[in-house]
Amino acid sequence: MSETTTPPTTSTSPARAYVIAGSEATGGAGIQADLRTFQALGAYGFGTLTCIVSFDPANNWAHRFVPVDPQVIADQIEVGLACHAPEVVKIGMLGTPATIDTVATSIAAHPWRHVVLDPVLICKGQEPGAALDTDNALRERILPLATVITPNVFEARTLAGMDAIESVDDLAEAARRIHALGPQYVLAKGGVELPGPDAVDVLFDGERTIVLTTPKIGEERVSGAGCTVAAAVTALLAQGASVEEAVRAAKGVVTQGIRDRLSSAAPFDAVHLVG
Ligand code: PXL
Repeated sequence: MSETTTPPTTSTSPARAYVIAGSEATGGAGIQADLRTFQALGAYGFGTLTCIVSFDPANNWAHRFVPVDPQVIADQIEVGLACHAPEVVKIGMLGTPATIDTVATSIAAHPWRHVVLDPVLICKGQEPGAALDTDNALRERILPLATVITPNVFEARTLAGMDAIESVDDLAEAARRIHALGPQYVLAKGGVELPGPDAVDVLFDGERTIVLTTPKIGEERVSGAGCTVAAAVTALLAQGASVEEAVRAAKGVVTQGIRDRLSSAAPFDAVHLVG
């Protein structure tokens, strides 16, 4: 009896979107949100894991944080680059100075078109001294490699060295100060933190300040919003968009994902990209 087989349809064409980030075990944030976003936008996603965050449901959902061994991170980056030769990478949570050293060394040796940095500064499970060392290492070693950085209000305030960000003008000032640290484009996100009826972001490219505004959807933070914005920018850049196009489209993607949010037993909702 002869069997007929269907020939494979080998594809080399989909844009490849790469992420170096941590796992957040509820799936709301971290690499899970990044890879879902890549998929939703039609990019082929792959990733390198830097750390594992497991909230503790028996202790007020506090963060439990475990870093991945630096050599294991270097190995993942090595094989990811060797396999796919990506042109665009998103960097999410790194978590320790040793991780930052490893990632900085590995990515500095590769010719990127874009390095999108979501400067995740704090994990509530870390003790403050360790968190400060990590912030400083991120600023010194990763920021200069980033072409696009996407700080929220807290991150923008910390990186810009400002006491407060309470207006769109403050957000624009923070974006200018962070631009001076190295990245070509700064997307400073007001989110629900900035007072007023709108979710306002500022994109600064060293010359132009573009203000992006959309009505807020509630006043609660939604988990995974920051990850989703940076991941959407990454996927769209991998597909050939300009930074301004990618940022504008990413705001639409995350806004819809916040509207379609997912609730669970956790005390926070998560972004959900439907369809
Ligand atoms: O949303 C920031 C974030 C990013 N990455 C990981 C996280 C979190 C927040 O909890 O755990 C792995």
